Amino acid sequence: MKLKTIAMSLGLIAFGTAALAPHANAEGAFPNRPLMLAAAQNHHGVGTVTQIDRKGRRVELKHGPIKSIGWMAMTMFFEVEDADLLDEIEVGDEVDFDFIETRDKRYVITDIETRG
Ligand SMILES: [Cu+2]
Repeated sequence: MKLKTIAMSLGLIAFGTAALAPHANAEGAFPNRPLMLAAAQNHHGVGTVTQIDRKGRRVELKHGPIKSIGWMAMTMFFEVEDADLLDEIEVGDEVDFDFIETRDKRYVITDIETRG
């Protein structure tokens, strides 16, 4: 039966998505699900390093527009996933960087390197 097969597939998809939410019970699976999916997306940007805050484990970048997240150009701080990433850069460097948006709206760089 074709319809039955589709229904079973949807059931499996729903189950699989719920299984991906590690804090589903604590936070409520359904309201947080769209943010969970957003957190998985990797964004890429290009910018200039304007400040490095080693204690705060973050870097301020003057970045260009980033369409994948709907941002205009701006200057802002990003956290870094690994503090060692801050050793790769200096103030004034032009950089390529990848980052994610967490469920609680933090922007965390997963990779950064000087251009050229
Ligand atoms: Cu920004």
